Amino acid sequence: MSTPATLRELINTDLRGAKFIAVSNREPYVHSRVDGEITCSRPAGGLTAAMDPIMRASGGVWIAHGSGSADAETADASGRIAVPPEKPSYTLRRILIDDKLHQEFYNGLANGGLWPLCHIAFTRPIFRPRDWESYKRVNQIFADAVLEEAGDGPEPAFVFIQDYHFALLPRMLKDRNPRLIVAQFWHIPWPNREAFRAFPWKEELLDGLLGNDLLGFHLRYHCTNFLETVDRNLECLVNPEQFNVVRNGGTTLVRPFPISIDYDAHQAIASSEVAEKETAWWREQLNLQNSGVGFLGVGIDRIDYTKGIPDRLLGLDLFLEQNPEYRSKVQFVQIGVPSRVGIGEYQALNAEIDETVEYVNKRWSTNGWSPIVFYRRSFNLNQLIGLHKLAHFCVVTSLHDGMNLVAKEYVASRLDNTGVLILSRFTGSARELHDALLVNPFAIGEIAEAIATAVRMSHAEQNHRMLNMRRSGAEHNIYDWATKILTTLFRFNRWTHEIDDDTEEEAESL
Ligand code: GDG
Repeated sequence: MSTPATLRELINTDLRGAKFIAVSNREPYVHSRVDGEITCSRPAGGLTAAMDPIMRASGGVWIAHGSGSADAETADASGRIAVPPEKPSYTLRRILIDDKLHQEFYNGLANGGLWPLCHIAFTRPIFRPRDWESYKRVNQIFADAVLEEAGDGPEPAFVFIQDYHFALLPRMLKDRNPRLIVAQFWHIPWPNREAFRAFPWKEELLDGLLGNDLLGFHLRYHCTNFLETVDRNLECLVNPEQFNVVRNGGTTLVRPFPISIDYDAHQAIASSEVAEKETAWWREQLNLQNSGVGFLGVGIDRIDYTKGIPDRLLGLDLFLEQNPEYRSKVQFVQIGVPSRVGIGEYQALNAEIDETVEYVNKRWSTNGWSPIVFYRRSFNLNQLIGLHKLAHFCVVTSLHDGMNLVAKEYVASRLDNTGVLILSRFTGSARELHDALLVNPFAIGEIAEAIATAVRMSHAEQNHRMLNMRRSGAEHNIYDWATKILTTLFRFNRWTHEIDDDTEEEAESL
C-alpha cells in the first residue's frame, strides 16, 4: 500500500527532480472576507478532497481559479500562496478570471454542457457558442500560467490536469512545449459514442485531450467509451487492445485508475476524541436520546441532479408506507451542500428537494418526530465523520457517478465494523464495494426495500459485509491512485518516447 512517504520518494526519484504542476478549476483553499474578517475554507467536492494529500506529498504547485472574495489580497502579486495555511507544504497559484468569462466557461460549457453530456441523468446539455469561446479562452489563460511555472530550463516538468474543465489544455501545452509530460484525470464518466454525437465541437475537444501522454478515467468502461468515440470522430490510430491512441506521431495511453480517499487519515480522525465530540454533538443536535429513534440514516452530497436526492427521499417515504412499525423509529439526515446555484436546473432541484422533504415530513411526522432532517449547508470533515459514526446506514443513490467518495468515507469511518451502505449500482464505487446493498436508484421500490433490509440486518451480517468493504477500502487509498498514474507514465517512458514491454503487458491485462 502506498503512503505519503512512498509517493514522495517516487516523485523525487522517478520524476527525476521534475517540477510537479497540478491544474484544476476548483482551488483547495478559499479565502473569503466575512464581516470584515478573513476566513479560510475548504470547498466540498471529491476532486479537491482527493488531490490535496497528493500535493502535500509532492510539494509542487497547484494552479486553480481563485474564487474567494479575499483570494487576491491573501496571495502575492502573481497569485501564489503557501498552503495548507496551518502547515504549508505546497504552492497554490490562483488565477483570477473576469466573472463573465468564468461564468460562461464554468456554468456554461463545463457544467451546463459537458457535465450533463457525460452523465446519464436525463438532463439535457446546452451548448452555446459563446460559452465554447470562453472555455477556449480560459484554457488558454491556464496554459499561459502552466508554461510560466514549468519555465524553459532543461529540467522536465510534469503537468497533472484535473477534469472536464480543461479538455483543450493538453494540446495547447504540447504545441508550445513538447518536452512537458502531461497527464489528465477525467473525474466523471465518459459517455458512449452515441451520446457524444450531441457535442458540437467534437474534433477540437478530442484533439485537445489527445495532447495528453496519459488520460485516466475511473473505470475501464469509460476508457472503452472514449476509445470508441475517438475512433468514430478523428483521423488517428486507435489501438483497443493496447488502450492507446496514436495521432500525429504522439501516443496517448488511456487507462482506468479508480480513485479513493486518504483512508488512514480518515480512520485516524474517526478514532480520535475530536470525532467522539462531534458524534456527541450530533446526538444532542438531533435529540436522539429522548426521541425514541432507534435507527439513523444519512445522505451527504453536493446538491446535484446526478446524486438522486429526491429519489432517495421518496424511497424513504415508500419504506415508511410499507413498514409502519418503523415510523418514529427511523430518522434520516440529509446534508446537501449548495452547488452551481447559478444554473437553472440546480435551482429547480433545490426547490424539488424542499418540496419532497416537506411532503414526506407532512405525511409521517408525529409527536415531535419528523422522518427527514435536511441541512442545506456544508460541515467540516470532523463533523461529517462524527455523523458517519452515528449513522446505522448511509444512502448513496446517484443516478450516475464516476466514483463517489462519500460511500468510501462512510466505510472508512465505521471502525466498529457495523453499519450498512446502500449504494447505487451506477457509481464507480459499486464496482469495488460489493458488500453494499446495491440498488437501481431509478427504482424507488429498491431503495425502500434496501432501507428495510438495512434496519433489520443482524449484527453478524453487518460485520461480515463491513469487514469486506473495509478491507477493500484499506487496500486502495488515494496514494495508490497517484502512484499507479505516475508509474504508468514512467513505464511508458515518456522521456524516451518508447512504450516498453511492461506497458504492453499491462494493457493486455486490463
Ligand atoms: C467528482 C465526481 C468522483 C460533501 N459534503 C461536504 C463535503 N463533502 C465531500 C465528501 C466527498 C466529496 O465532498 C464529494 O465527493 P463525491 O465523489 O461524492 O462527488 P463529486 O463532488 O461529484 O466528485 C465523483 C470525484 O469527483 C472524485 O474523482 O468520485 O464521481 O462526480 O469527499 O465528503 N465536504 C465538506 N463539507 C461538506 O458538507 N468539507
